[in-house]
Amino acid sequence: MSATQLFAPYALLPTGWARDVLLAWDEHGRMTTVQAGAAETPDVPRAAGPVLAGMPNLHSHAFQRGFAGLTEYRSSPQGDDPAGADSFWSWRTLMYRFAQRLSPDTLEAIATQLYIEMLRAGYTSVCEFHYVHHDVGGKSYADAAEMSLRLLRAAQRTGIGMTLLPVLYQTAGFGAKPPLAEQRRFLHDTDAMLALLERLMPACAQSGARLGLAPHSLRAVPEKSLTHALAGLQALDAQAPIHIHIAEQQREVDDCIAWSGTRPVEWLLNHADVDARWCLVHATHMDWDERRRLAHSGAVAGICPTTEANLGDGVFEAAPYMAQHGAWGIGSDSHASVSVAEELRLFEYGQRLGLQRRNVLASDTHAQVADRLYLEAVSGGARAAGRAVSGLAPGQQADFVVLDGSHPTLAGLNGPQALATHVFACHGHETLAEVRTAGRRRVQHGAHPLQAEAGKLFAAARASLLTD
Ligand code: NGQ
Ligand code: ZN
Repeated sequence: MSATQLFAPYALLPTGWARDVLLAWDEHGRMTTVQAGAAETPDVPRAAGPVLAGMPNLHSHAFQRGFAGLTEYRSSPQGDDPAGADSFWSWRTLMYRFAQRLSPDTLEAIATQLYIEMLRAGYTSVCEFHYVHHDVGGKSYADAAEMSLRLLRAAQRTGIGMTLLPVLYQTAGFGAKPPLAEQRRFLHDTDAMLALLERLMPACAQSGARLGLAPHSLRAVPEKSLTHALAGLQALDAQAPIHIHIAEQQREVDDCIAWSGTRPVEWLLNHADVDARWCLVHATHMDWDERRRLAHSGAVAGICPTTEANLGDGVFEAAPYMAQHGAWGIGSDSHASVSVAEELRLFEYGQRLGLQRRNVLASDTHAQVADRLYLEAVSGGARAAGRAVSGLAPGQQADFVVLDGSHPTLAGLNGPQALATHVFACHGHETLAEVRTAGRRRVQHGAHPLQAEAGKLFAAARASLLTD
């Protein structure tokens, strides 16, 4: 009997489905063996169903879990002017209101609950795009890294893998518009941000987290600061991941054109060395040339289907991007939904609704839509995370999920059928038998050991934040 091996009747390897796969990992949680066509032996436990790589979640603002579901009402007058209607921007006003109230304790309680929910939904790592750094008045906490350390602790306690991306935020709009009062908890000058990164380096190394940097957006970081921050990051860690919000709203594209004469993705590609270290979150609005250039850059398009739907952003045109081998992955962002299956499903459905066709994102290699989506999202998500989590292969972390082959919904199905059913025809996470990170079991039949305690602390934190 070995706790570091598993025999999988079906496993989705980076190359596709394989039968009778022996998986083994070492004491550091690194995969050492992935052998298809292996003989089953009594000393190796048999997986409860098909085995998949764990999914990296490439975009999260953990605190936003605290008010998910609570902005689904009309907050703007519905006059004749469509610019006055509820939108991304009116949602942002509500979001800022909530962000004003957070404390280190409430942030940690929300993040702990959220990361448990992520693990239960099949996410095994998260890129935390973290910008509520300071106290309510905008002053640094006694330890400038206080809020970041709370997120690291939530990740470590729950067992989810972490890429921490402290956010650089300086202005309220293109052309260095001075920041709003509601944004003062987010602000750093560039040197202070580089000092924060230095402070966080040992803490991240100690907890197994990857550290990167997130210039918030071209709206929030002037060109000079962007250049200076990227040079500083390069000196600290030349491989560190870099994430940025890029082209989520049409208004953002219009403002960028008014300011620079170019579109946001185009501007970034012209002014920064965009390569595989980069993740462009919400690259929603691109023209043909931007799409081609981004696909060839090696950068990852960070797609957050349920949040982008929730906020009325627009549809990412995936087929031409993927046809040019553009890398992409999924994020749960505002956490309107925390579900790998739902993000992948909605990603495909957006394309179907737009094009009036079916199975848009299948390919010659993968006739099954779910196979292609799952594999590409793992691979792009791993690149964005800057961690060795790119799938079931030796040298990668043993982050994986096991589908429940004995659940009535999946019983009797082969690997590809089970995954397609999990993504397109399930109604929750009950088809996941277990979720592991670094070889360690974190969730078994839907349960995480901390969930009861974390749930109570979350409810109390939210109640305290919602009272006036
Ligand atoms: C954020 N969220 O930073 O939380 C943003 C909204 C902004 C999304 N873009 C704020 N979904 O972009 O200014
Ligand atoms: Zn975001």
